[in-house]
Amino acid sequence: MDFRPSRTDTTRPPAPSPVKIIIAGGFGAGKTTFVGAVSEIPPLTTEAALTSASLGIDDTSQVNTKTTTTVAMDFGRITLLDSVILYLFGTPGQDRFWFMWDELVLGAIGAIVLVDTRRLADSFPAVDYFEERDIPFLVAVNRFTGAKEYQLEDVRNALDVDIRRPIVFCDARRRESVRQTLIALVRHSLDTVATEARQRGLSEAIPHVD
Ligand SMILES: Nc1nc2c(ncn2[C@@H]2O[C@H](COP(=O)(O)OP(=O)(O)O)[C@@H](O)[C@H]2O)c(=O)[nH]1
Ligand SMILES: [Mg+2]
Repeated sequence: MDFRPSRTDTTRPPAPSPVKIIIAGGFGAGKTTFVGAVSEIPPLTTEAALTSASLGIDDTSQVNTKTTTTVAMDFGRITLLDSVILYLFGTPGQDRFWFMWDELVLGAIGAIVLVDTRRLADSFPAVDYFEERDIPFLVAVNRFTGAKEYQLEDVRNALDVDIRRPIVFCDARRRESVRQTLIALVRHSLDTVATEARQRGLSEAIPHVD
């Protein structure tokens, strides 16, 4: 038997690389809309079972209850340039699901923080989270009808986002706008990795003195 690939196999383009991206932002910032606008598969909603031990209201009884809570968590997929498949993971909006973020971000190349300028403070936790962990991210300012128009640099200042992080306008309802935002994040993540590699290469070249 000849297991060598046929001529057509060798000319076939390599399989697309899977890439994980996080979509974050406050409640109502447009995460579900964003993922739904580009996803090639119907966006999913997951169910999380939570066990909560609750104390009884009267002091003679202690009641343990098990509850199932629906967590609106978006998941979608989009193929870019036939060579990269982006898997989009929306963060659960509710504060009580913060504990899930550390699992969710594992393996992600970067994140998009969606911002509604009418409720800027809602995006602080997401910005802080990615900054503290040095995860590449960009800020996407979602334009809501009737909302006051701000300059991007004003939003950057208000959020206190480092100059290295890109900040863009986005319309979460429009496929092309969402695609461009995703491409900007992929570029930023690749740039960040390249810069870090360069810095490591440079620092290794500097003789170490004890
Ligand atoms: N005008 C406008 N409305 C938007 C935009 N993105 C989302 N919306 C609307 O804002 C509401 C909240 O969006 P949703 O995606 O559910 O937010 P989530 O809580 O972050 O998932 C929905 O009614 C959307 O239709 C946008 O870019 N522009
Ligand atoms: Mg949602």
